Amino acid sequence: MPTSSRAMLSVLTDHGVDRVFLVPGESYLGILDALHDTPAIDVVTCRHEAGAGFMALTDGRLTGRPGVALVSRGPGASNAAIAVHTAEQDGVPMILIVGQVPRADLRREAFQEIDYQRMYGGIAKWVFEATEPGQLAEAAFKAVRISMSGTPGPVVLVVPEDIQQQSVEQHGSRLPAWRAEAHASTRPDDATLQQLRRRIEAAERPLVIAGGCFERAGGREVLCALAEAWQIPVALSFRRHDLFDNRHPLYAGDLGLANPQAQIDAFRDSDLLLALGTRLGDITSQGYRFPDLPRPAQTFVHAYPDAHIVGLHFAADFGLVCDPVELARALTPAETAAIAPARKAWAARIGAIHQAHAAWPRPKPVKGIDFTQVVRALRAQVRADAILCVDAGSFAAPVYRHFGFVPPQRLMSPIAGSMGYGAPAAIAAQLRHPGRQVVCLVGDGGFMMTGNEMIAAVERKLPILFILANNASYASIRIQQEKHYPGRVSGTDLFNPDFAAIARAFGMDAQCIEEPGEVEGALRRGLAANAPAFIEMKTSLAAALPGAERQD
Ligand SMILES: Cc1ncc(C[n+]2csc(CCOP(=O)(O)OP(=O)(O)O)c2C)c(N)n1
Repeated sequence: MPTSSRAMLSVLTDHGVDRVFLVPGESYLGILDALHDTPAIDVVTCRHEAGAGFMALTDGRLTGRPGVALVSRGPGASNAAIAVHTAEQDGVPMILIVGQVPRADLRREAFQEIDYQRMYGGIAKWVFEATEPGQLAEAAFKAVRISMSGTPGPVVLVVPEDIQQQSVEQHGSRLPAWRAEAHASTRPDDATLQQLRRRIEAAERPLVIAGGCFERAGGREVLCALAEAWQIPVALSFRRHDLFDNRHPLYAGDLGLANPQAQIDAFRDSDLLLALGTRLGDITSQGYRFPDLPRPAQTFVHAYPDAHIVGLHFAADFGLVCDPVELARALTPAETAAIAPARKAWAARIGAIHQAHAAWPRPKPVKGIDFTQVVRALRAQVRADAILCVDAGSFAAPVYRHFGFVPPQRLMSPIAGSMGYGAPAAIAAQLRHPGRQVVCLVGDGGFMMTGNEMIAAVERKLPILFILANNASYASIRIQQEKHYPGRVSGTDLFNPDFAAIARAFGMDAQCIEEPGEVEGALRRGLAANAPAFIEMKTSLAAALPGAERQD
């Protein structure tokens, strides 16, 4: 007879889960024991629950099925909260399994008890606290389904410690088949598709805004085919740079934190806006100012698989609850389409604005290393299959603006802007794609949050290159300080350890670079290492602070 935990795990493996990330706890010894009997699951032991959560989140994003993290009750669950929030904002399927106090102690303020419904209710798609051993398999099944349906996101399964190792009923010799049929693809009806095709044909200045739904296998190809067939420029939603060839003449740029006004004005001038697979959230919509609120000035098509999202902020002329990839496929003509003559000039205008914005700037005459130049040198050296795992911080700005991703290159960065994401994300990415090149970019602030997870790269011999931008500051915040409270530095200076020495103590080859002339060689050595490698770059804070060059 299988135990309740074995039954839960076998539902997960049935749905493709082959790896979990955890920090152990006495509240889930039974599940740990069941993992001992589940060789199909690779157990990655982490050093902090935020790290485990970020790894699960990254695995979920790379596989399209839920990434799984296991944590202990109370303190463990609290540490994991950042990843639950990030999975929600990033729209990534994730399952967090939390051990819980025994049933008899529930809601008695027992040692390390938390009511997870209340704690996670606002950020998880579903929180379920099991009370019977027989519920665990069904709960796992629902967790998979809910995390992946509509807008993907996090679910939390709470398992009291006294229901983890009971025998559970079987039907005959097999477990109940908790297995989902594939989703029927949703596609608008033919009449609507016909109308849309006519609108696209007639539009002089159409623009696609594509979002995360195109991340799935084949999505990028469908998006590219749609754009090319109709010669429509494609803008990408916040931090989704890797969905479309950034060097393609039809690439219109991303909608992020630093779009020039002229670009948004040009986008506003479109006469047909196709928002496909994007939630059109805060940053993508430039603070809910593009397109016009509540009714966009142009014909507005919004397609998303979640009815709650379609037309949520902006009233759509065509609000389509459907699979955006299937819609894009259905809208792509088999042969070259008839295109309004003005469209060529429109595409050229949009493309030119993006190219001017994305062009590499000249190095700033500053003391130390201008991180933009590091990103430029990295761009020249990385492989065509590279996965960049980027933490939150101002050091990342040139990645978003200038790097120029070309699929299959991937950008893994937290849309929620969560610091501490980079190092764990790199571990999960390299584990998932052992043959690809993985580079982690992280600031000195973010590294000190979860850099400890780097030890897994040494343990498992993962050839990740970690690049740390050390400007001795929480510079993102310092930049804002300079803007709002000039000259009044408060709480943003950082006193730092010897990072390269830390990396060496972890067992990695490490370099510390202070001069711009050393950057290219250091990157070359790091990328060629074929083993975990670490480069600390002493970067210039002045280069990040416009107008404050002399303060460094
Ligand atoms: C977990 C978390 N805490 C705080 C913040 C606010 N925050 C955003 S960027 C940043 C500073 C990042 O510093 P660092 O990693 O050194 O990179 P830099 O900006 O200096 O390049 C802070 C504190 C955040 N986004 N996430």
